[in-house]
Amino acid sequence: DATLAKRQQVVNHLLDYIYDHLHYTDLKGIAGTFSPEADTSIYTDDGAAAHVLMEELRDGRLLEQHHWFSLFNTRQREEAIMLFEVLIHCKSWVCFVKNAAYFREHMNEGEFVYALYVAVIHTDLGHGIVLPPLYEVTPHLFTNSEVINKAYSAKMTQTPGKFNMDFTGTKKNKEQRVAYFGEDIGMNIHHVTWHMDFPFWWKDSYGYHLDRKGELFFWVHHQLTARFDSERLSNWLDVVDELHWEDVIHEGFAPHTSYKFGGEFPARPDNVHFEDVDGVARVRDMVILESRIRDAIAHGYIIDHSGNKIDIKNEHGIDTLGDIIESSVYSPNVQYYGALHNTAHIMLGRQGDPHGKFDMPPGVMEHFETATRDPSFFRLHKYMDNIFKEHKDTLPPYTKEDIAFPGVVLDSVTIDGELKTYFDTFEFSLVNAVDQSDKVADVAISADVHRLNHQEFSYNIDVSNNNGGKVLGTIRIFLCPVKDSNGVTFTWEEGHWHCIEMDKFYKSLAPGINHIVRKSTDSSVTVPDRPSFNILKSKTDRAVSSHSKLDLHKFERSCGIPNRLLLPKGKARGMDFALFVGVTNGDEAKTVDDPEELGATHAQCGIHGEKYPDKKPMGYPVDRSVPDNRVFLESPNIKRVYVKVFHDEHHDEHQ
Ligand code: CUO
Repeated sequence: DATLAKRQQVVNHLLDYIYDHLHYTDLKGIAGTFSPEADTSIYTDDGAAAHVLMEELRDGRLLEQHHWFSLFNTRQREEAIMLFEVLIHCKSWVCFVKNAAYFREHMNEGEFVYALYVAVIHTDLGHGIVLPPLYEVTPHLFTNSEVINKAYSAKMTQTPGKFNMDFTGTKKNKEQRVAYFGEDIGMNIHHVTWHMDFPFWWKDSYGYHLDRKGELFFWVHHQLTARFDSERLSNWLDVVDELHWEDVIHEGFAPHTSYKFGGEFPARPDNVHFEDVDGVARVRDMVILESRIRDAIAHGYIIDHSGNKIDIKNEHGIDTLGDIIESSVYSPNVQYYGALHNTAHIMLGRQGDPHGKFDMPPGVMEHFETATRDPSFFRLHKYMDNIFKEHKDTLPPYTKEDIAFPGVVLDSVTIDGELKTYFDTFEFSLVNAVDQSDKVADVAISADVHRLNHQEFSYNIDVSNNNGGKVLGTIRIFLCPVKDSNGVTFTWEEGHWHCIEMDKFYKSLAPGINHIVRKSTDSSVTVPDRPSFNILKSKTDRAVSSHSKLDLHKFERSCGIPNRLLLPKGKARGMDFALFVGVTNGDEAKTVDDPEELGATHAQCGIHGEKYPDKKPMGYPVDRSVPDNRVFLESPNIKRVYVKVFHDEHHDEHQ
């Protein structure tokens, strides 16, 4: 534990004042006279990666400091991966930290932060380390220009300040009603972290295979779109319609966000036609890629790079399809199917300056930290979600036998407490947003954001086990909106695709009646707020100086929907949802010996380096179209009860 506290302390140092190389003097003690190539025995690859990066550095080819960084920029990504490869090949923590300190001083700050985060997440050496919330490390990507400008003034005038961060735009833009979701700092952390947990450039030679990465790509983004749709319905808006290449991009967007270095993020007016983007792709190329993928779905197989057929008309097809659409290194034929999703992000990011005439920096769509701010993000993901649905619709609907759990009856489901949401106010530090200098002292500067939150509640689930002995159940909980924005009830065939995953856990069921109480805070879909960087630093420093325990375990993973957002906003007078609860056979689904002990956010993020802990398709059993809803109505191990989600509009006034 003492070691962990010290490691944590070094990581804190490495990320603090990231743009400020004056503070590097604090780190000099770590790097010392270290030279990455001096002793190649410290690496598992005999220093090959260190050699590559050092050569780029010596040749002056690396991106300068104080310049924006985008993961979607091929060359910049290559550089970040070069550093990641040095770190992931370190045999010891000393090697890891000395290299990190060394390259922090020599590389672009954005590349450094990205490489360090991904390396800490994936290396065994990083176990137990809590990465600080990115909104306090690189605040520019999480807040707006107005707040940043005020922060600068506060620093210059040495006046501490706390600034209200408004949602982008005005009430004239109806999309602003749901900006609280797309601009939620915790949701953005979830999204960027998911992509760090499952990088599209990941190679298994880094240490392990990312199990069901393609399917997780589908599931996590499907859930983001489904959740966004429920937020829209809560605000009297239609569910999102898909984007299409041959249609105009309906919603414009003015980000009101700036780079620390590189100016403002580009804006896009309403209803612009898609333009070809120089050096990226033509609109026509995108249409061709899409039709190849739809063809594969219709055929039920894809063609790999050597011309072999891979059957996708089965429950694992979604995984291959996810790899192809994203696309990741796992794609069996990137030559033919391209990278529909990644290219689309760049295409959308560049629509403000498609021919590079105005020397604009990348758009919000070109960063996972900022992408969901733009309404076109959800249109794009709805478009891909519909492609995935096309595939799911080719699979046979589940039968009663498919979902049966013999001898197990779900007797009742009730909720303890009210399902009630409200907006809270949350403060985060902007100290790292402004320039640092020896001559100007730090002052306390922070932003106040308004975030959706909800009262805690629990599920009471009664299950009878009429088998002679103990059985293992998997409890699967979904919340599904009942009506569209016109008040028309969704058919089950439409409605299942809008279901939000609320929780999934294993429970051993004794013979007889089992009374299960499951708290909302235990959900395997969500994570708690990260401790602020300041708290993290002071806890760590205290633990180091007193050799005491650093108890931050529950914050280790920041992949997962913020627990505040577990419930959609709902309406003041209550909004109807169907709460779908299923108890299915856990022994057939589990991949670990003691699945009841699974903590953390395995439902959307799996377990590092291990099998995804549920053999069933993600979203099971609401992932497939079920034209005959008697399958669920008549299954004794499934229950659907109706609930209302209330929104307290006056919560802030009560405070
Ligand atoms: Cu997460 Cu498009 O994949 O943003």
